[in-house]
Amino acid sequence: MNSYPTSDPVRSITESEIDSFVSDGVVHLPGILNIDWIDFLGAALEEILNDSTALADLTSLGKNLSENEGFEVLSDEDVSGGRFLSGVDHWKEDEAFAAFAKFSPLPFIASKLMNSENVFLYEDSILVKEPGTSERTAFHQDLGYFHLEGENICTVWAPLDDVDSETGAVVYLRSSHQEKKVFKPNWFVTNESLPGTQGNEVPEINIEDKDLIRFDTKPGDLIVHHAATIHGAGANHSISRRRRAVSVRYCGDGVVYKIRSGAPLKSHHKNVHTGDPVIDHPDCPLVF
Ligand SMILES: O=C(O)CCC(=O)C(=O)O
Repeated sequence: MNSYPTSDPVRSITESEIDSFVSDGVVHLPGILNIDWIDFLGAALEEILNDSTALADLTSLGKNLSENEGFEVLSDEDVSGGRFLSGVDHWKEDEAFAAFAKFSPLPFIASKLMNSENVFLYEDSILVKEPGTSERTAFHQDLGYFHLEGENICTVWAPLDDVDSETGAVVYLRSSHQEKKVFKPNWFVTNESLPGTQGNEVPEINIEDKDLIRFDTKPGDLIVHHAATIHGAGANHSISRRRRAVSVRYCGDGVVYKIRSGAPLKSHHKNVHTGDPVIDHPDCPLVF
């Protein structure tokens, strides 16, 4: 017997929340996750944060890209001192991250919103903005990073702290998933696309634009966005509040592999071809 928190959500998902996900390409689900999951995941996240080698420092990456490539880093000059830390695929090594991605309510929630009988785990990501992190998250679309094609692909963003526009809330371009376009992935802290990538450039978006969808969130809330929805995030202007979040990315029925040049490859991608259906695999397991 394991001792994970419950895999049941605190409440059901409403029809209007499903409609928002379908029409806007994003939905905020307040108070849907038992807070025990946040404590459970938070303990594992602290261990990772205490290991100086475990995460990529995107603040340093931005400095390197600026000095060596001349790229413009998207940063707010009135803040400094914090780091934007990021990592992927912690579920492969860390039992708590694996439990969160596989046995928490997240797979069920992804299934409901995507209206997909099956749900496969593609990846998880840690996204931490320490107090005083000046870097914004560049506007991007997840799909361009994924070697996948299909309608049923989503990201579940789980905050581990109260998050608002002061600390770097994520903002979403309403209904951008309906454009049916794939945009080039970028370096996350600049608008420059990753080398060797193909496709459309992400349109220029002003993060202050009032028409962007933005949510204040608390631990226990989730935001779920469609993989084709364009989104970005602000700097962390707070001097004391961290913005810790974990994203888990899922795909479902009808999704096939699509190898996209220049996008980050995982080990099993060398054994799949464009057009192969996603099926249960140790590196992309069926979780619902
Ligand atoms: O947390 C952030 O700053 C960005 C999150 C994001 O882009 C994602 O999880 O897809």
